[in-house]
Amino acid sequence: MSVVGIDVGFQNCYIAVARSGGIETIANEYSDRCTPACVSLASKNRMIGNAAKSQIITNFKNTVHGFKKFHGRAFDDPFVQAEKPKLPYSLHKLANGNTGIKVRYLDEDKAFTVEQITGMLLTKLKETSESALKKPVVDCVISVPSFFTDAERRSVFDATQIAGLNCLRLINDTTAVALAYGIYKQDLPTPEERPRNVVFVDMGHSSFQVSITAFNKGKLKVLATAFDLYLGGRNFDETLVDYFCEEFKGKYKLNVRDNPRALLRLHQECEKLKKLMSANSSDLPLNIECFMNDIDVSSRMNRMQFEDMCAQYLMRVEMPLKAALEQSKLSRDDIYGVEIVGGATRMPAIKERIAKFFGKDISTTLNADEAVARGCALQCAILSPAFKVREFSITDVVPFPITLHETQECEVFSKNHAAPFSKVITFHKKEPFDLEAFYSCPQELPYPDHRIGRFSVHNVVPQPDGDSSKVKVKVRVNVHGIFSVSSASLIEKQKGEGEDMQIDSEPLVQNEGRAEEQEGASGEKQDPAAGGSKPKVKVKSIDLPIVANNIRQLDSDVLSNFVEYERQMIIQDKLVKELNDAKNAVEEYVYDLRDKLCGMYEKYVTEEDSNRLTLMLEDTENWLYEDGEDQPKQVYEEKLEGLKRLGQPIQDRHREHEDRPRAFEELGKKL
Ligand code: ATP
Ligand code: K
Ligand code: MG
Repeated sequence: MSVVGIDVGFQNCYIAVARSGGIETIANEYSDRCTPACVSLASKNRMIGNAAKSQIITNFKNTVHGFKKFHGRAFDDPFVQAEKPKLPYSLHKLANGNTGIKVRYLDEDKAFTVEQITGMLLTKLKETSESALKKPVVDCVISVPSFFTDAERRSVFDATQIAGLNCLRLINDTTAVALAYGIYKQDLPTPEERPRNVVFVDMGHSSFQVSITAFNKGKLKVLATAFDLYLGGRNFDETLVDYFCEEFKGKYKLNVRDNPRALLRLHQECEKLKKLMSANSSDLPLNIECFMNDIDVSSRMNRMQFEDMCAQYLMRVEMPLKAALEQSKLSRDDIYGVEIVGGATRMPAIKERIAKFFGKDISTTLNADEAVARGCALQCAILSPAFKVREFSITDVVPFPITLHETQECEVFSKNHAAPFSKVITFHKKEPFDLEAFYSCPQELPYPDHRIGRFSVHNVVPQPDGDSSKVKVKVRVNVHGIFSVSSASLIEKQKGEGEDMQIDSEPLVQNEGRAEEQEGASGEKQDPAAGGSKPKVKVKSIDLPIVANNIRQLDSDVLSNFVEYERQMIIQDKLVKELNDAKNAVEEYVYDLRDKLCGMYEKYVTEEDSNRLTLMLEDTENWLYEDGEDQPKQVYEEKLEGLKRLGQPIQDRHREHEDRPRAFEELGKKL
């Protein structure tokens, strides 16, 4: 069993794994611990992560980034529509209304779903973990923003399945950070003592999240979460881009916005400049050579100027902090510490505002980039029976209140209600019925559609005496933060039962159900004490089937098609890689042998042979760029064999000669 945690960021992904030595963040094949959330489609294969990032400008139409927030969103969603004109690649309305991503792949026009694109990214992250752990990776824990709704979570979960992962938990970013903070703390208050309350702030590339969490020994409880969905590092990049576009229009008569490549380059340069300004308050240059129409552009900027330009964004930092504090019902004095993570919190102006709001120094003891992934890996270790780790219980919260509607509305989960959590609701019914679940306050929901789904309870029949039957329905928010009506049962009155039945259709919510224990995705426990001291009556309970409709999740046949397609693409990528490796091997051999022929091999080959071989190497090199550009793998392998037949004898003579004196030396030592 693998223990892997993955932080899937809007811009940057990190992987942490559990090894015998503990939790560690791992690097990819570029020795980079950060893998860009980027997928590039091409005529023969896909490139994912770092390799894709290097295609952002050259293959801009088919290089997909900034897609995380398309999960679970319809093409007509105002957010998607607002993003659309800013993207270098095209979006497409899929048959079911969802957001598709249109690219050219294998020389065909293709519309991928966002689940498929994230699935591709996860495939890469899975492979990176596999090569670090040197074994197959299936089990993992993946982070999502705390504000993700049911549809967004279901969509990310589908993506994990496309990549062949078994996601034990979708954990909220800030909760993962809280776990990474708390699990190693030796001095947490005992369960009887007042908890230690810590604020976690994460500003990434796309959004801003705040949570307030109470710690006691062996457990954490999220008290409140708040967020600004549209405030992140990218707003600051865009501010710079806007500014320089204007400036270059006047100064150089350049219309940068008409040139996608130039615009992307400017974006990259502005992000670099932004980062430099975090460390340096003096005037800094921005220079881009051959920017557009062969013109070199240059300008300057300093931190003060930049902060002035970004005032509208900096102003928004306080609001989620305030909202979280209010919801937690704590005062500033109750806050033990403020921990910040996420790349964008490196901006001094952001840090200042957070520190000022709480009236205390902020702590940066957690690794700003890796804390989320580490928290995910820790959660995976806790959930995995294969790994021994300190017990630590996590109680998260429901970000938006959830209501169930039958004949009446009934709020089943209030804002900040503990999660995961199950509840039992009692209905009195004579026939099958439907339960409509939706988010209670559409105006507060950062999502245009407040419906969650319709759950039909089947096979409900009246009692033999014609009375309504008591139907117990269990509703839950599971470990992933996903809502469902998970089971229903009909309670059959037994003869001689003396209990008064309530004959009305008013839903009766039993609130005694407690937070589910951490027992994996389906782990669930009912409090045995629930129900209290009611007299025990003999009843027979019959399980009822539930059919879920309109939930925003891929149909199982669509999902299995995507799983299969992803597998084919993996095979295709592997074939292309093997082919490229075979081709590169020829090229490398040519360069290597040519160098050596006029170097270390010189003494071991006649001039005539050397000349002949050099000519042959030159021919091969030319061939590689012409007829040999695009050949089957076998052709390259044969080519290499052919060269080696000539090169090997020289190499052998050289080795023999080198070895001889060494052998004498060895012999000398022994004597
Ligand atoms: P999200 O959390 O929104 O999904 P993410 O997890 O990919 O996004 P992070 O990796 O936490 O985001 O942060 C990336 C952002 O942080 C980028 O906007 C990047 O420019 C910014 N950033 C990184 N280092 C610095 C720095 N030194 N100064 C300013 N900004 C920085
Ligand atoms: K990240
Ligand atoms: Mg992040």
